[in-house]
Amino acid sequence: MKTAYLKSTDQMAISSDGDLLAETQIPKVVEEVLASTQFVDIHTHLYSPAFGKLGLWGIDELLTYHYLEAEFFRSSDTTPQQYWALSKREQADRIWQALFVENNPISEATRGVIAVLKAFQLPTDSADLSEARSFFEAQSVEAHIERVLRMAGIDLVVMTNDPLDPAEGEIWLSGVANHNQFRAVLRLDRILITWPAHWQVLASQGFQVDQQASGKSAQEVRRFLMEWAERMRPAYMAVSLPDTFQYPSETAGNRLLKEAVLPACREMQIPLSLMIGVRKQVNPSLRLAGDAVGKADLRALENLCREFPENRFLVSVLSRENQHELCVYARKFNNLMPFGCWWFMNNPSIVEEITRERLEMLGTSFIPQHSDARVLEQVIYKWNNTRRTIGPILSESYRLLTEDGRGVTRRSIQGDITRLFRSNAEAWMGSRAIISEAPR
Ligand code: FIX
Ligand code: ZN
Repeated sequence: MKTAYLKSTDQMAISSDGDLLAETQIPKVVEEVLASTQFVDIHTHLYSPAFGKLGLWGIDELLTYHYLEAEFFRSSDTTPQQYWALSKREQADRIWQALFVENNPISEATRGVIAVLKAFQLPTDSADLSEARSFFEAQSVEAHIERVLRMAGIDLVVMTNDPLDPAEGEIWLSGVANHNQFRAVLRLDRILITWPAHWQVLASQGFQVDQQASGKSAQEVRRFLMEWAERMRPAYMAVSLPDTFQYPSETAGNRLLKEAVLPACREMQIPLSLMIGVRKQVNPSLRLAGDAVGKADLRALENLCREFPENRFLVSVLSRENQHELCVYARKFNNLMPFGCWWFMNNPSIVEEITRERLEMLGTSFIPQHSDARVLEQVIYKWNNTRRTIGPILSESYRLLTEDGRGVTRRSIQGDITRLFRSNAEAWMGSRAIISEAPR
Protein backbone atom coordinates (compact mmCIF):
# COMPACT_ATOMS: atom_id res chain seq x y z
CA MET A 1 0.00 0.00 0.00
CA LYS A 2 1.47 3.36 -1.05
CA THR A 3 2.19 5.20 2.17
CA ALA A 4 1.46 8.88 2.10
CA TYR A 5 4.68 10.59 3.12
CA LEU A 6 4.69 14.00 4.69
CA LYS A 7 6.62 16.97 3.33
CA SER A 8 9.00 18.17 6.06
CA THR A 9 7.52 21.01 8.09
CA ASP A 10 9.84 23.68 6.65
CA GLN A 11 8.69 22.79 3.12
CA MET A 12 5.11 22.86 4.34
CA ALA A 13 3.18 25.81 2.91
CA ILE A 14 0.10 26.83 4.94
CA SER A 15 -1.83 23.62 4.47
CA SER A 16 -4.93 23.78 2.32
CA ASP A 17 -7.78 21.41 3.15
CA GLY A 18 -6.34 18.66 1.00
CA ASP A 19 -2.73 18.88 2.14
CA LEU A 20 -1.33 16.23 4.45
CA LEU A 21 -0.73 17.73 7.90
CA ALA A 22 2.51 17.54 9.81
CA GLU A 23 2.07 15.95 13.24
CA THR A 24 2.68 19.35 14.83
CA GLN A 25 -0.18 20.88 12.85
CA ILE A 26 -2.80 18.33 13.85
CA PRO A 27 -3.88 19.63 17.31
CA LYS A 28 -4.52 23.16 16.04
CA VAL A 29 -6.49 21.92 13.01
CA VAL A 30 -8.58 19.59 15.21
CA GLU A 31 -9.29 22.48 17.58
CA GLU A 32 -10.26 24.78 14.69
CA VAL A 33 -12.54 22.20 13.08
CA LEU A 34 -14.25 21.38 16.39
CA ALA A 35 -14.75 25.11 17.02
CA SER A 36 -16.20 25.79 13.56
CA THR A 37 -18.48 22.75 13.23
CA GLN A 38 -22.10 23.09 14.40
CA PHE A 39 -23.11 20.07 16.49
CA VAL A 40 -26.40 18.23 17.02
CA ASP A 41 -27.32 17.90 20.72
CA ILE A 42 -29.18 14.60 20.62
CA HIS A 43 -30.54 14.56 24.18
CA THR A 44 -31.59 17.54 26.31
CA HIS A 45 -34.40 18.63 28.62
CA LEU A 46 -34.62 22.02 26.92
CA TYR A 47 -37.74 23.38 25.25
CA SER A 48 -38.41 25.61 22.26
CA PRO A 49 -40.02 28.99 23.05
CA ALA A 50 -43.48 27.58 22.31
CA PHE A 51 -43.35 25.72 25.63
CA GLY A 52 -43.12 28.92 27.67
CA LYS A 53 -42.26 28.43 31.32
CA LEU A 54 -41.34 24.75 30.81
CA GLY A 55 -38.14 26.12 29.29
CA LEU A 56 -35.63 26.95 32.05
CA TRP A 57 -32.96 29.65 31.70
CA GLY A 58 -31.15 32.34 33.72
CA ILE A 59 -28.94 32.42 36.78
CA ASP A 60 -31.44 31.16 39.38
CA GLU A 61 -32.25 28.09 37.28
CA LEU A 62 -28.55 27.52 36.57
CA LEU A 63 -27.77 27.52 40.29
CA THR A 64 -30.69 25.33 41.37
CA TYR A 65 -29.72 22.61 38.83
CA HIS A 66 -30.07 19.27 40.59
CA TYR A 67 -26.37 18.52 40.10
CA LEU A 68 -25.62 21.63 42.22
CA GLU A 69 -28.34 20.88 44.76
CA ALA A 70 -26.67 17.51 45.44
CA GLU A 71 -23.32 19.28 45.96
CA PHE A 72 -24.94 22.03 48.05
CA PHE A 73 -26.22 19.61 50.70
CA ARG A 74 -22.63 18.46 51.21
CA SER A 75 -21.35 21.97 51.87
CA SER A 76 -24.16 23.55 53.89
CA ASP A 77 -26.01 22.83 57.11
CA THR A 78 -29.29 23.61 55.36
CA THR A 79 -31.45 20.49 55.47
CA PRO A 80 -33.44 19.41 52.40
CA GLN A 81 -36.63 20.20 54.29
CA GLN A 82 -35.45 23.76 54.97
CA TYR A 83 -34.17 24.13 51.38
CA TRP A 84 -37.40 23.05 49.71
CA ALA A 85 -39.30 25.62 51.81
CA LEU A 86 -37.24 28.46 50.28
CA SER A 87 -38.10 30.42 47.12
CA LYS A 88 -36.10 29.71 43.94
CA ARG A 89 -34.11 32.94 44.48
CA GLU A 90 -33.39 32.09 48.11
CA GLN A 91 -32.25 28.61 47.06
CA ALA A 92 -29.95 30.13 44.41
CA ASP A 93 -28.53 32.60 46.94
CA ARG A 94 -27.76 29.76 49.39
CA ILE A 95 -26.08 27.67 46.68
CA TRP A 96 -24.04 30.64 45.43
CA GLN A 97 -22.88 31.38 48.99
CA ALA A 98 -21.97 27.78 49.87
CA LEU A 99 -20.40 26.57 46.61
CA PHE A 100 -19.10 29.77 44.99
CA VAL A 101 -18.28 32.20 47.85
CA GLU A 102 -17.27 29.96 50.77
CA ASN A 103 -15.56 27.43 48.47
CA ASN A 104 -13.78 27.49 45.10
CA PRO A 105 -16.19 26.22 42.41
CA ILE A 106 -13.92 23.48 41.13
CA SER A 107 -16.47 20.72 40.52
CA GLU A 108 -17.64 20.16 36.90
CA ALA A 109 -21.10 21.59 37.56
CA THR A 110 -19.99 24.61 39.61
CA ARG A 111 -17.21 25.46 37.14
CA GLY A 112 -19.84 25.33 34.42
CA VAL A 113 -21.77 28.20 35.98
CA ILE A 114 -18.55 30.24 36.11
CA ALA A 115 -17.98 29.52 32.41
CA VAL A 116 -21.50 30.76 31.57
CA LEU A 117 -21.02 33.99 33.56
CA LYS A 118 -17.70 34.57 31.81
CA ALA A 119 -19.27 33.87 28.39
CA PHE A 120 -21.67 36.79 29.01
CA GLN A 121 -18.87 38.99 30.45
CA LEU A 122 -20.54 38.91 33.85
CA PRO A 123 -18.48 38.98 37.07
CA THR A 124 -17.60 35.46 38.21
CA ASP A 125 -16.65 36.32 41.80
CA SER A 126 -19.45 38.55 43.04
CA ALA A 127 -20.62 38.24 46.62
CA ASP A 128 -24.22 38.14 45.37
CA LEU A 129 -26.28 37.53 42.22
CA SER A 130 -27.77 40.99 41.65
CA GLU A 131 -25.80 41.84 38.48
CA ALA A 132 -26.32 38.41 36.95
CA ARG A 133 -30.05 38.55 37.69
CA SER A 134 -30.39 41.98 36.05
CA PHE A 135 -28.62 40.72 32.94
CA PHE A 136 -30.74 37.61 32.46
CA GLU A 137 -33.98 39.43 33.34
CA ALA A 138 -33.24 41.85 30.51
CA GLN A 139 -33.09 39.08 27.86
CA SER A 140 -35.95 38.17 25.51
CA VAL A 141 -36.25 34.42 25.30
CA GLU A 142 -36.27 33.93 21.51
CA ALA A 143 -33.20 36.13 20.92
CA HIS A 144 -31.49 34.66 23.99
CA ILE A 145 -32.03 31.10 22.75
CA GLU A 146 -30.60 31.97 19.35
CA ARG A 147 -27.56 33.64 20.94
CA VAL A 148 -26.92 30.80 23.40
CA LEU A 149 -27.09 28.07 20.73
CA ARG A 150 -24.66 30.08 18.61
CA MET A 151 -22.30 30.46 21.59
CA ALA A 152 -22.50 26.73 22.26
CA GLY A 153 -21.81 25.82 18.62
CA ILE A 154 -24.97 23.72 18.25
CA ASP A 155 -27.70 24.24 15.71
CA LEU A 156 -30.11 21.46 16.63
CA VAL A 157 -31.46 20.68 20.11
CA VAL A 158 -33.36 17.45 20.69
CA MET A 159 -35.92 17.82 23.48
CA THR A 160 -37.51 15.32 25.89
CA ASN A 161 -41.30 15.43 25.56
CA ASP A 162 -43.74 13.58 27.79
CA PRO A 163 -47.31 13.43 26.43
CA LEU A 164 -48.52 12.21 29.84
CA ASP A 165 -47.09 15.22 31.67
CA PRO A 166 -50.26 17.26 32.24
CA ALA A 167 -48.62 20.68 31.71
CA GLU A 168 -46.75 19.63 28.58
CA GLY A 169 -49.61 17.59 27.14
CA GLU A 170 -51.85 20.64 27.31
CA ILE A 171 -49.37 22.74 25.32
CA TRP A 172 -49.10 20.07 22.61
CA LEU A 173 -52.88 19.78 22.37
CA SER A 174 -53.18 23.55 21.95
CA GLY A 175 -50.76 23.32 18.99
CA VAL A 176 -46.98 23.77 19.01
CA ALA A 177 -45.30 25.74 16.24
CA ASN A 178 -42.32 23.98 14.68
CA HIS A 179 -38.93 25.52 15.55
CA ASN A 180 -36.20 24.63 13.09
CA GLN A 181 -33.59 24.33 15.87
CA PHE A 182 -35.60 21.99 18.10
CA ARG A 183 -36.80 18.41 17.57
CA ALA A 184 -39.26 16.52 19.74
CA VAL A 185 -38.77 13.12 21.37
CA LEU A 186 -41.60 10.90 22.57
CA ARG A 187 -40.62 9.97 26.14
CA LEU A 188 -42.09 6.69 27.41
CA ASP A 189 -41.18 6.39 31.12
CA ARG A 190 -44.76 6.78 32.31
CA ILE A 191 -45.84 4.00 29.92
CA LEU A 192 -42.97 1.54 30.17
CA ILE A 193 -41.81 2.12 33.76
CA THR A 194 -44.74 3.47 35.77
CA TRP A 195 -47.66 2.01 33.81
CA PRO A 196 -49.67 1.13 36.99
CA ALA A 197 -49.73 4.83 37.91
CA HIS A 198 -50.62 6.11 34.44
CA TRP A 199 -52.71 3.57 32.50
CA GLN A 200 -55.91 5.27 33.70
CA VAL A 201 -54.92 8.51 31.91
CA LEU A 202 -55.00 6.61 28.60
CA ALA A 203 -58.24 4.86 29.62
CA SER A 204 -59.79 8.27 30.38
CA GLN A 205 -58.86 9.35 26.84
CA GLY A 206 -60.77 6.39 25.37
CA PHE A 207 -57.95 3.89 24.93
CA GLN A 208 -58.99 0.34 25.92
CA VAL A 209 -56.15 -0.42 28.32
CA ASP A 210 -55.92 -2.03 31.75
CA GLN A 211 -53.46 -2.14 34.65
CA GLN A 212 -51.99 -5.49 33.56
CA ALA A 213 -51.52 -4.19 29.99
CA SER A 214 -53.53 -7.24 28.88
CA GLY A 215 -56.13 -7.76 26.14
CA LYS A 216 -56.17 -4.90 23.61
CA SER A 217 -53.84 -2.76 25.74
CA ALA A 218 -50.75 -3.15 23.55
CA GLN A 219 -52.54 -2.27 20.30
CA GLU A 220 -54.26 0.63 22.04
CA VAL A 221 -50.93 1.93 23.36
CA ARG A 222 -49.56 1.66 19.83
CA ARG A 223 -52.54 3.74 18.62
CA PHE A 224 -51.79 6.29 21.37
CA LEU A 225 -48.14 6.46 20.27
CA MET A 226 -49.02 6.88 16.61
CA GLU A 227 -51.41 9.73 17.47
CA TRP A 228 -48.67 11.51 19.43
CA ALA A 229 -46.07 10.77 16.78
CA GLU A 230 -48.31 12.45 14.22
CA ARG A 231 -48.50 15.48 16.55
CA MET A 232 -44.84 15.60 17.60
CA ARG A 233 -42.95 14.20 14.59
CA PRO A 234 -40.43 12.78 17.11
CA ALA A 235 -36.78 12.27 16.22
CA TYR A 236 -36.96 9.08 18.28
CA MET A 237 -38.78 7.53 21.24
CA ALA A 238 -36.94 7.26 24.57
CA VAL A 239 -37.06 5.61 27.96
CA SER A 240 -34.81 5.65 31.02
CA LEU A 241 -34.39 2.10 32.35
CA PRO A 242 -33.25 1.00 35.82
CA ASP A 243 -30.04 -0.94 36.41
CA THR A 244 -32.29 -3.96 37.12
CA PHE A 245 -33.84 -3.93 33.62
CA GLN A 246 -34.15 -7.42 32.20
CA TYR A 247 -35.29 -8.56 28.75
CA PRO A 248 -36.91 -10.97 28.18
CA SER A 249 -38.96 -10.84 31.33
CA GLU A 250 -42.73 -11.18 31.82
CA THR A 251 -43.68 -7.61 32.84
CA ALA A 252 -46.36 -5.18 31.66
CA GLY A 253 -43.61 -2.79 30.57
CA ASN A 254 -41.84 -5.42 28.48
CA ARG A 255 -45.13 -6.48 26.90
CA LEU A 256 -45.78 -2.87 25.84
CA LEU A 257 -42.17 -2.52 24.70
CA LYS A 258 -42.39 -5.60 22.47
CA GLU A 259 -45.96 -5.27 21.20
CA ALA A 260 -46.50 -1.52 21.04
CA VAL A 261 -43.33 0.58 21.20
CA LEU A 262 -40.98 -1.39 18.96
CA PRO A 263 -43.58 -1.98 16.20
CA ALA A 264 -44.49 1.74 16.35
CA CYS A 265 -40.81 2.71 16.00
CA ARG A 266 -40.50 0.38 12.98
CA GLU A 267 -43.62 1.88 11.42
CA MET A 268 -42.35 5.42 12.00
CA GLN A 269 -38.80 4.40 11.04
CA ILE A 270 -37.34 6.01 14.15
CA PRO A 271 -34.97 4.63 16.79
CA LEU A 272 -35.76 3.80 20.39
CA SER A 273 -33.39 5.44 22.86
CA LEU A 274 -32.61 3.28 25.88
CA MET A 275 -30.86 5.06 28.76
CA ILE A 276 -29.93 2.26 31.13
CA GLY A 277 -28.62 2.19 34.69
CA VAL A 278 -30.52 4.68 36.84
CA ARG A 279 -31.28 3.80 40.44
CA LYS A 280 -34.25 6.11 40.99
CA GLN A 281 -34.67 8.07 44.24
CA VAL A 282 -32.05 6.42 46.44
CA ASN A 283 -32.47 9.53 48.57
CA PRO A 284 -36.01 10.87 47.95
CA SER A 285 -35.41 13.92 50.18
CA LEU A 286 -33.16 15.32 47.41
CA ARG A 287 -35.99 15.04 44.84
CA LEU A 288 -34.52 15.21 41.28
CA ALA A 289 -31.04 15.08 42.80
CA GLY A 290 -31.92 11.84 44.58
CA ASP A 291 -31.21 9.42 41.72
CA ALA A 292 -28.07 7.28 41.63
CA VAL A 293 -26.41 4.70 39.36
CA GLY A 294 -26.18 0.91 39.16
CA LYS A 295 -24.34 -1.50 36.86
CA ALA A 296 -26.88 -3.02 34.49
CA ASP A 297 -26.96 -6.47 32.90
CA LEU A 298 -26.51 -5.49 29.24
CA ARG A 299 -27.55 -8.95 28.07
CA ALA A 300 -31.01 -7.35 28.01
CA LEU A 301 -29.71 -4.97 25.35
CA GLU A 302 -28.01 -7.82 23.50
CA ASN A 303 -31.32 -9.74 23.42
CA LEU A 304 -33.26 -6.70 22.13
CA CYS A 305 -30.72 -5.93 19.38
CA ARG A 306 -30.72 -9.58 18.25
CA GLU A 307 -34.48 -10.17 18.51
CA PHE A 308 -35.42 -6.90 16.76
CA PRO A 309 -32.87 -6.43 13.95
CA GLU A 310 -35.22 -4.01 12.16
CA ASN A 311 -35.35 -1.70 15.18
CA ARG A 312 -32.56 0.78 15.84
CA PHE A 313 -31.42 1.40 19.41
CA LEU A 314 -29.77 4.65 20.53
CA VAL A 315 -28.15 3.69 23.82
CA SER A 316 -26.49 5.48 26.71
CA VAL A 317 -25.48 3.69 29.91
CA LEU A 318 -24.98 5.33 33.27
CA SER A 319 -22.46 3.04 34.92
CA ARG A 320 -18.77 3.46 34.11
CA GLU A 321 -18.51 -0.33 34.37
CA ASN A 322 -21.00 -0.78 31.51
CA GLN A 323 -19.21 1.49 29.02
CA HIS A 324 -16.73 -1.05 27.65
CA GLU A 325 -19.45 -3.71 27.24
CA LEU A 326 -21.56 -1.18 25.33
CA CYS A 327 -18.69 -0.69 22.88
CA VAL A 328 -18.32 -4.43 22.39
CA TYR A 329 -22.06 -4.81 21.79
CA ALA A 330 -21.92 -1.96 19.26
CA ARG A 331 -19.31 -4.00 17.36
CA LYS A 332 -21.74 -6.93 17.29
CA PHE A 333 -24.92 -5.06 16.35
CA ASN A 334 -25.01 -2.24 13.80
CA ASN A 335 -28.57 -1.46 14.91
CA LEU A 336 -27.02 -0.22 18.16
CA MET A 337 -25.68 3.36 18.36
CA PRO A 338 -23.87 4.32 21.56
CA PHE A 339 -24.33 7.98 22.43
CA GLY A 340 -23.08 10.47 25.01
CA CYS A 341 -21.30 10.42 28.33
CA TRP A 342 -24.43 10.52 30.42
CA TRP A 343 -24.95 12.40 33.74
CA PHE A 344 -22.41 11.02 36.23
CA MET A 345 -20.25 10.06 33.20
CA ASN A 346 -20.06 13.65 31.92
CA ASN A 347 -16.83 14.56 33.71
CA PRO A 348 -13.51 14.98 31.87
CA SER A 349 -11.80 12.09 33.69
CA ILE A 350 -14.49 9.66 32.48
CA VAL A 351 -15.28 11.30 29.12
CA GLU A 352 -11.63 10.78 28.18
CA GLU A 353 -11.74 7.07 29.02
CA ILE A 354 -15.11 6.44 27.34
CA THR A 355 -14.22 8.39 24.16
CA ARG A 356 -10.82 6.74 23.76
CA GLU A 357 -12.25 3.24 24.02
CA ARG A 358 -15.04 4.13 21.59
CA LEU A 359 -12.58 5.53 18.99
CA GLU A 360 -10.35 2.50 19.46
CA MET A 361 -13.20 0.02 19.00
CA LEU A 362 -15.74 1.85 16.83
CA GLY A 363 -13.77 4.39 14.80
CA THR A 364 -16.16 7.29 14.13
CA SER A 365 -19.35 5.17 14.15
CA PHE A 366 -20.77 6.52 17.42
CA ILE A 367 -22.15 9.76 18.91
CA PRO A 368 -19.61 11.05 21.44
CA GLN A 369 -21.72 13.40 23.49
CA HIS A 370 -25.03 14.97 24.37
CA SER A 371 -25.51 17.77 26.90
CA ASP A 372 -28.53 16.53 28.88
CA ALA A 373 -28.98 20.25 29.55
CA ARG A 374 -31.96 21.16 31.70
CA VAL A 375 -31.22 24.91 31.73
CA LEU A 376 -30.61 26.67 28.41
CA GLU A 377 -27.23 28.29 29.12
CA GLN A 378 -25.73 24.97 30.27
CA VAL A 379 -25.12 24.06 26.61
CA ILE A 380 -22.44 26.79 26.54
CA TYR A 381 -20.21 25.07 29.09
CA LYS A 382 -21.21 21.48 28.34
CA TRP A 383 -20.25 21.78 24.67
CA ASN A 384 -17.18 23.93 25.40
CA ASN A 385 -16.01 21.21 27.80
CA THR A 386 -16.69 18.54 25.17
CA ARG A 387 -14.57 20.34 22.58
CA ARG A 388 -11.82 20.95 25.17
CA THR A 389 -11.78 17.31 26.37
CA ILE A 390 -12.27 15.47 23.08
CA GLY A 391 -9.95 17.65 20.95
CA PRO A 392 -6.70 16.23 22.36
CA ILE A 393 -8.11 12.68 22.19
CA LEU A 394 -8.93 13.02 18.50
CA SER A 395 -5.51 14.62 17.87
CA GLU A 396 -3.82 11.64 19.53
CA SER A 397 -5.76 9.27 17.27
CA TYR A 398 -4.50 11.18 14.22
CA ARG A 399 -0.94 11.31 15.58
CA LEU A 400 -0.93 7.54 15.98
CA LEU A 401 -2.40 7.11 12.48
CA THR A 402 0.28 9.38 11.04
CA GLU A 403 3.02 7.55 12.92
CA ASP A 404 1.69 4.23 11.66
CA GLY A 405 1.88 5.38 8.09
CA ARG A 406 -1.20 7.31 6.98
CA GLY A 407 -1.37 11.12 7.01
CA VAL A 408 -4.53 13.16 7.58
CA THR A 409 -5.80 16.38 6.02
CA ARG A 410 -8.04 19.15 7.32
CA ARG A 411 -10.70 17.86 4.96
CA SER A 412 -10.55 14.29 6.33
CA ILE A 413 -10.60 15.59 9.92
CA GLN A 414 -13.65 17.69 9.06
CA GLY A 415 -15.31 14.57 7.67
CA ASP A 416 -14.71 12.66 10.91
CA ILE A 417 -15.87 15.47 13.19
CA THR A 418 -18.98 16.07 11.08
CA ARG A 419 -19.79 12.37 11.28
CA LEU A 420 -19.22 12.14 15.04
CA PHE A 421 -21.08 15.31 16.05
CA ARG A 422 -23.69 15.69 13.31
CA SER A 423 -24.34 13.13 10.63
CA ASN A 424 -24.40 10.01 12.80
CA ALA A 425 -27.25 11.67 14.73
CA GLU A 426 -28.97 13.07 11.62
CA ALA A 427 -28.81 9.67 9.90
CA TRP A 428 -30.44 7.97 12.87
CA MET A 429 -33.14 10.47 13.80
CA GLY A 430 -36.49 10.31 12.10
CA SER A 431 -37.25 13.09 9.68
CA ARG A 432 -39.84 15.74 10.49
CA ALA A 433 -41.66 14.60 7.35
CA ILE A 434 -44.83 12.56 7.27
CA ILE A 435 -44.46 9.25 9.01
CA SER A 436 -43.96 6.22 6.80
CA GLU A 437 -47.18 4.28 6.20
CA ALA A 438 -45.29 1.08 5.66
CA PRO A 439 -46.05 -0.97 8.81
CA ARG A 440 -43.30 -3.55 9.51
O1 FIX B 1 -33.65 10.26 32.22
C1 FIX B 1 -33.01 11.25 31.84
O2 FIX B 1 -33.24 11.86 30.76
C2 FIX B 1 -31.89 11.79 32.73
O3 FIX B 1 -30.94 12.45 31.95
C3 FIX B 1 -32.48 12.76 33.74
O4 FIX B 1 -33.52 12.11 34.42
C4 FIX B 1 -31.45 13.26 34.74
O5 FIX B 1 -32.11 13.90 35.81
C5 FIX B 1 -30.50 14.25 34.13
O6 FIX B 1 -30.89 15.35 33.82
C6 FIX B 1 -29.16 13.87 33.97
O7 FIX B 1 -28.32 14.62 33.45
ZN1 ZN C 1 -31.78 13.32 30.34
